[in-house]
Amino acid sequence: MDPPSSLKLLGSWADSHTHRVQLALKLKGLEFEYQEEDAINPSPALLLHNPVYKKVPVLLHNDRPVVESVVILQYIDETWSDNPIMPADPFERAVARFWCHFAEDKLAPAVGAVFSSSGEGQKTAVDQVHDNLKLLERELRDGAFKGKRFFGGDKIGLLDIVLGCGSYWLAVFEEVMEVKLVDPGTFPVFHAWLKDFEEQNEVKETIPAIDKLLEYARGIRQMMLSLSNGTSTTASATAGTTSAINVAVDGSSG
Ligand SMILES: N[C@@H](CCC(=O)N[C@@H](CS)C(=O)NCC(=O)O)C(=O)O
Repeated sequence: MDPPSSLKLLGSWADSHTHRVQLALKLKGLEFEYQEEDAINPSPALLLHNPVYKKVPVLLHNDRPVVESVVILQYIDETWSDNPIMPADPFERAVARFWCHFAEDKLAPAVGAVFSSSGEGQKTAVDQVHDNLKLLERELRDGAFKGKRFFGGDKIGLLDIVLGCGSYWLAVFEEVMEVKLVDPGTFPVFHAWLKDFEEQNEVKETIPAIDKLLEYARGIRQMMLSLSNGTSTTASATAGTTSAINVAVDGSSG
């Protein structure tokens, strides 16, 4: 029998890593308490429970902290067996974990670079996003996920959660930065997967409204531009910008 539990999530409203955990808890049908964190001024609870990285999300299960979003997702799945999000087969689990690593290691930093650069640097970053999306498109069309509705099969799984909860930033950045990242003609299978993912009720309940994200992203971009113009150069403003960018896209820095 699944163990009884108290669950509390420390998170940040626009953070894709937090959304991963919120979505997984919803898919599992688990109730949880939520505490909003300020990326610039972490709460004593966050510093206590994630002293190494000082980042959200942190999941407290019966007051014991589990940190790092992908670790948390696997912990949730191992602790509550209903509605599995990990494949049953060890090889398929390894494949899902590999592509999660790819999402963190290659795709997210490339998307983050589109937002934080301009000019030639931004063109290079857009090319890198396209190169990474090509790899995913190939896997969906002819590779490990061929013929599957979701990466997890008929239902959303680990990799859908990890990729999907960051991918809505692609549309936000397309609009704010005036670039094309997911052209449906170039990435038809990935594009169709993303639309299908976004249509799921649990996803709609988790991801903030696009208008709110656009406003947020525009605010950060504005702050970055004024920093690069030298109109606002305080250390705290710089730290705030770095944290805000991390909230949005990039788990690998900051
Ligand atoms: N690898 C981590 C990344 C988490 C992360 O980047 N969290 C950001 C989202 S806000 C954060 O807490 N940043 C605060 C900071 O950088 O000071 C995970 O997957 O949980």
